[in-house]
Amino acid sequence: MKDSPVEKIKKDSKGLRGSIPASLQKAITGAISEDDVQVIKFHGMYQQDDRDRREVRAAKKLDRLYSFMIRLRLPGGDLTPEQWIATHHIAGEHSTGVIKITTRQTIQLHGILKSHIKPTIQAFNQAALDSIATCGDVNRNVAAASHPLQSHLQTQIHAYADKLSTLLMPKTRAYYELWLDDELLAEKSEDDPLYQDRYLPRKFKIGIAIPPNNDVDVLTNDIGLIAIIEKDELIGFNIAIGGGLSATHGNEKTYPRLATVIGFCEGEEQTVKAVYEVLTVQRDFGNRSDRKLARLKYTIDAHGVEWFKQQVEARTGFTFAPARPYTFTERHDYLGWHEANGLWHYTVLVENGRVTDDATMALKTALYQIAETGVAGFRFTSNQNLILTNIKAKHKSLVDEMLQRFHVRNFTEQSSGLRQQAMACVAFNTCPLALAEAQRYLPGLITRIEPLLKKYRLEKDGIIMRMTGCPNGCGRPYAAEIGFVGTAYGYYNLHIGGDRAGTRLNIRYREHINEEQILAELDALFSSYQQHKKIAEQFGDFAFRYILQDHSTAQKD
Ligand code: SRM
Ligand code: SF4
Repeated sequence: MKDSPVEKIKKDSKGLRGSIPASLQKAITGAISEDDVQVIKFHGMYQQDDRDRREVRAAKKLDRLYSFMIRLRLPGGDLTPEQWIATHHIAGEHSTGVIKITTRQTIQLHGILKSHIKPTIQAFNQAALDSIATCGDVNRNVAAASHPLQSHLQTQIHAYADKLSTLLMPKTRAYYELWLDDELLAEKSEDDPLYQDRYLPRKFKIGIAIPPNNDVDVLTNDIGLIAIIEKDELIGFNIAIGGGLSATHGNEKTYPRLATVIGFCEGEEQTVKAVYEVLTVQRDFGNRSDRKLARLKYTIDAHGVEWFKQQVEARTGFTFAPARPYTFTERHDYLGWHEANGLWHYTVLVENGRVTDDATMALKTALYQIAETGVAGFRFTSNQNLILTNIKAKHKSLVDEMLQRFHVRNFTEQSSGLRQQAMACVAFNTCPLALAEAQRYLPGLITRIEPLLKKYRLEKDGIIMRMTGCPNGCGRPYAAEIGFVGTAYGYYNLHIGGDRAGTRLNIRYREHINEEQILAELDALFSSYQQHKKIAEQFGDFAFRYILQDHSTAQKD
């Protein structure tokens, strides 16, 4: 079969340089060339336009209002307070000002004009931050279990995110040349033994979890590493492969899939080798003709898990030991104050990851002032929240006073359980693929669901509800107890029956319903839950057992 056009663009890109300098210079448009739109992704940027203004501008015969989104590479999601301050200023100077925490533990800025790209990257570079390989057909930001409470070995495990991120970065110097005015290597494209000249067939994601908390949704990654701790020591990782959530409406060949655990890797050497060779097998056998079927999950399902495992073993030179026992029982962030390893940590609830000042709380101001004290680190979570880390007992009251003054504590701790767990993807107005609203809509929808929670005494129940504006699954709705997937403006498919720990996908239960229908469906579901649940049965398990199995009106994906 013929390769997809993106394959040629990658191959001809001269080590990801493309014609970006010429594209940047073209003052007549805010856009870059079509090919460069693909190439610039590997540098952590997406070309977008303001979808709220498309029609008005088209009526006036104006070009779309183009701008760029930039995503940072932050393995494990850590920033120093100084880096937060720098980010705050960069966001104000070059973007919309909103700092967006993503579902993969990093941050994005939106609305950067073409002429501001280079100054933005240079300013980030001054703060020792980069956006290399956060998009494109390469390994993306590596996510890792976020809270120190999860284990006293959390720092050691977290460090794997850094190691893997560095190991799996493309070798080209293009980023430094193009954006940081490094010495020009011009036409030469450097050797890259891993990515060669066509990179991977598709994006690639790695997550690292520490059971029993699956806060990174580890099984939704192409590779999930599950830390195995015995006798207080990290002995290695179970390795799971082939997770991925995207599906396309109406394309039966596409589907969400949770990763399959294929064995245990002992120690760092085996773990790193195994990860690397999973990438090389995917590089060599992944589908390069149909990008909809190019993710690792399809390569594995096309050839079989056993076949894939044997390919990896042949390349690593060792066979995987049987997977070690582990259990996931939860998937949430530890909101509020918690002490671990003699230090204090405060997890802030950041609704849909949007750091800004609004009517509810002055979050951006609070975080800036806290960063200025220099007493807390900043760490993002895969649930789009933020942990203020490693605060000494003597500084706790200083941070606490600010969190209270700007209403951050109140919002974090007094919100309903549903709001505390909810996530939505970006969708409108920047995402070009959005069919429906998500982050701009979910907070209001939750406000309208809250009376139902009260009616059924579920206000404190941490049901995991997630929404996306299209079936790509950026807010991981298929791994939620209640998932909404946009089908058209104002319409969503309703999925139910995922479990709280993220080990079972949900099932499509209703198609293409609007808000009135959503509220009626939830009313009926919560009522049924209240009447028929077993003791301590969580909503997702109840929906799977009682609604989907016993009263089968659902449509399987
Ligand atoms: Fe995503 C594409 C936003 C996590 C699956 N995703 C996009 C783009 C870049 C749209 C585009 O291609 O032009 C969105 C940009 C919107 C905007 O305006 O910012 C976008 N994805 C996001 C973020 C920001 C959602 C959020 O609100 O946090 C997340 C950024 C993560 C990061 O820091 O790297 C984000 N995307 C995810 C996840 C969840 C995860 O990784 O845990 C998924 C599902 C898991 C998976 O990969 O299978 C996800 N995004 C996709 C897909 C479908 C990929 C596929 O296999 O087909 C696309 C579309 C594509 O790649 O063609 C996509
Ligand atoms: Fe855009 Fe769809 Fe991802 Fe939401 S799920 S950010 S609408 S691509």
